[in-house]
Order: sequence, then C-alpha cells, then structure tokens
Amino acid sequence: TYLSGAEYLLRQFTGGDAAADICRDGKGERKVIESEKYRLIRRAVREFAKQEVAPLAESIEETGRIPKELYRKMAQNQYFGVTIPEEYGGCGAGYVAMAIVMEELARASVSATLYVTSPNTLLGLPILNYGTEEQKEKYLVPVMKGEKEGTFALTEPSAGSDAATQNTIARKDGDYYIINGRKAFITAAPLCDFAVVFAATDVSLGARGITAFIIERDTPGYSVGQPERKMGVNGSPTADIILENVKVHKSQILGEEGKAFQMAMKTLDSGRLVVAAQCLGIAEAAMKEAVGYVRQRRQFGGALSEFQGIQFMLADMETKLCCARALIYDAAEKKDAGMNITKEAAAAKYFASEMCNEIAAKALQLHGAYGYMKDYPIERIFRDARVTTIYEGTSQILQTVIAKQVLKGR
Ligand code: COS
Repeated sequence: TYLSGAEYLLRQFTGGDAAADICRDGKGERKVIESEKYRLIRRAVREFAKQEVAPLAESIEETGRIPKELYRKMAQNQYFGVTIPEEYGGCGAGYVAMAIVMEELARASVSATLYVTSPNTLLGLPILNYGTEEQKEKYLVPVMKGEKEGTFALTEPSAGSDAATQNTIARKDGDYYIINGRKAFITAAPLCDFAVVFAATDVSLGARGITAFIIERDTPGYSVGQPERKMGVNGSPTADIILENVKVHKSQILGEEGKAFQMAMKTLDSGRLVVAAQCLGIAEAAMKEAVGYVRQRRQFGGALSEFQGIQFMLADMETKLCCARALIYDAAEKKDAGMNITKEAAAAKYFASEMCNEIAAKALQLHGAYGYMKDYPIERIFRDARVTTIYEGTSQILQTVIAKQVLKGR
C-alpha cells in the first residue's frame, strides 16, 4: 500500500500523467525512482502553496481561519491523509512525503499547516491505530474528505508538560461515563465537530489511569470557550473545551480504558516529527525574506549582502537549517521503515524549533527597522515561529525525552 499510496498522491498532485510515466517502465512494470517521486511531490506542493496559499497568508491571519474553498482543495489534494492509508480515505504516502508537504505549506502559511497536522497526526493517528472499524468509518473517513473536523484535547490549564496529571475526570456510570473538566489551548476547537478528549478514569493510577473518549460537539455539557488572543498563528483559532457532566457511552472510548497516555505519547512521536518539518518550512521562508532583503538593501555604498558580517550571519543560518533538514528526513525515513522514532522525533523537533526561532530572529534583524513593521512578511514569520518551541512538547521536555532514550540505549 505504501507504493500505491505514493502513486496515488502523485496522481492527485500532478494530474496523473507524470505519475504514470515515472511509476511504469517500458514494459508496463511499476518502477518508482524514490528521489524522483519525492521531487515531484515537492514540486506539486510547492506550486500549490505558491498559487493557493501564499496569496491568502495575510487574510488567513486577519479572518482567524482558512477559507472553506482552500480547506476543500487541501482535502481534494489528499493533504489531510498523507499518513493515513487509502482504505480510510488517505493516501498512505508515508512520513517523508508528509514532511515534504508540511515543509512546503509552512513556507507559505504556518496557520494553514495547522489544519493539516491534526488529521495526519494528533487526531488521525489515534483513531487509525486504536479505533474500532466503526469509529474509523464514522470519524476518520469524513475528516479525510474534509467533511468533518476533529481535534486532540490533552492539555489542561494545570496539565501542560505534566500531561499525566489530568484533572478532567471520567466517572463510570453503568455503560456510560460522566465527564467533567476543562481542556486548554485546543487547536481549532471553535471549528471542530468532535474531539478526542483525555480524562482520568482512575486518578490513583496516574499515567496508567487515563482514557480517551471521542466526544461530539453537540453532546450536552460540551462547550467551547472564547478563542484565545495569541501572538501568532492567528489563522487557526485556539480555545478551551469545557466539559460539564458530559455523558458518553462506553463505545466512545478510543482504545482501551487506562491506556490513553501511552497512546498520546506514541502519537506525539509522529506529531513532533511533523512539527519539525513545519519549523523547516518557517526557516526556509525566513531565509528567503532575509536573502531577498540583503540583496536589495543598500547602505554605506553597497548592498548589505556584500558585507562579510552579513554573509557570516547567512552562513550560520543556512548551516543550521541544513542540520535540521538532515535530522528531520532521517527521522522520517526511519519512521517509514517502521522504526521507533521517540528520540529522533524529539531531537528533530527540539533542534528545528530552536533553529527556526533563531533564523526568524536573525532574518528580522537583517531587515533592521523594516523588519519590526507589519509591512514585511518577516514580522509574521517571526511571531509564527515562536510557538514551535512550546507546542507538542517544549524544548525542555524534549531534552528530557532525548536524555531518557540516550541513557536507556547506551
Ligand atoms: N511511546 C510509548 N509510550 C511512552 C512514550 C512513548 N514515546 N513515552 C512514555 N510512554 C509510556 C511509558 O513507557 C510509561 O508506560 P508504562 O506506564 O506502561 O510504564 C508511561 O507512558 C508513562 O511514561 P513516563 O513515566 O515517562 O511519564 P511522565 O509522566 O514522566 O511524562 C513526559 C513523560 C514528560 C515526556 C510527557 O508527559 C510529555 O511528553 N509531556 C509533554 C506533553 C506534550 O507534549 N503536550 C503537548 C500537547 S499536544 S499540543
């Protein structure tokens, strides 16, 4: 399914013929040249990002969401199901393809990528890997088609990095659970039809007493708070989900009772890899702005790009960007090969998020006072970069994850 999924993705992206050409040799046998395949995917997504996303980047921030038409086109292009197999409406193209899609879209709009991360990772993967066939049909397939939106609700006002200390409580009541609590900073909560909500079913068991429930938005007692006022990524609304005596049937449990924390952690391994690719796209965008600016800006009788001090800055920025790229695509290849990537994904996200913040800050610095004004894209890129060292595991939590793996493995 991997190869046919990739072919399928290619057909979506290229309109068919190019995919057929490279996927068949002269005798009609399927022959895929890996690098060529990914090169074509990248070219197609880059074109989409340039034509369909970049021109809307500012208006997406102003309106607080992406236009329905763009959402529809993203679904049509299979962006919501790059990691999800064809049988559930995705294209199963894998994580190298996912990293490419993410990187290219993030160059145009970070907010737009948040609509793509959730179905491919935090929301889609738990349903794919732990859901019943009914749950997959009911929730995953419509998400792939762009007919429904869902979200992942783990964080709470007092359970951020310490995700195992859940204060949302699910009390068993016959075949039902009564859920009370508040989930915080939930991506796209105001737009979502349902959420995968984590709650403690046995507080005394800590991480081993957490259960995930699929809860539909129209369930009595489920409400959404006011969208947060944020520093960046304003094109994707973030809000609390409030649960007051929400009654759900046990059939809404995702996976097994008490096993949801491990499920969340495994899912975050993939999520972190995809966020790392998002960081790469942000850094690429910042580099492009920096290079464009220093080439045309003249001071002291020459272009800024002619000064060695500026060249040294660009050299350091580019070197770090290349290091992040190597970490990310190495982790993605390992993931596609079926390997555990807890350490690799944490390292990729830790390095890439710190790197994209540094590059965005330096790119802004190179713009001087103009960079501080809203007239130049670097101002938005700088603000959008900031969240990446925070969500899906802060840099400090990722350091602990990496250290734990290092100590275990040597
Ligand atoms: N894959 C599979 N299982 C994992 C895992 C992983 N990557 N990481 C942890 N687990 C399992 C452990 O093996 C353990 O299982 P057992 O109880 O069967 O032994 C269980 O999960 C608890 O692990 P641990 O003791 O390490 O949990 P901690 O409470 O110490 O938490 C951290 C570990 C801090 C790493 C975790 O809480 C975390 O990642 N926090 C950040 C949360 C986050 O990223 N939030 C963003 C939300 S989405 S925007």
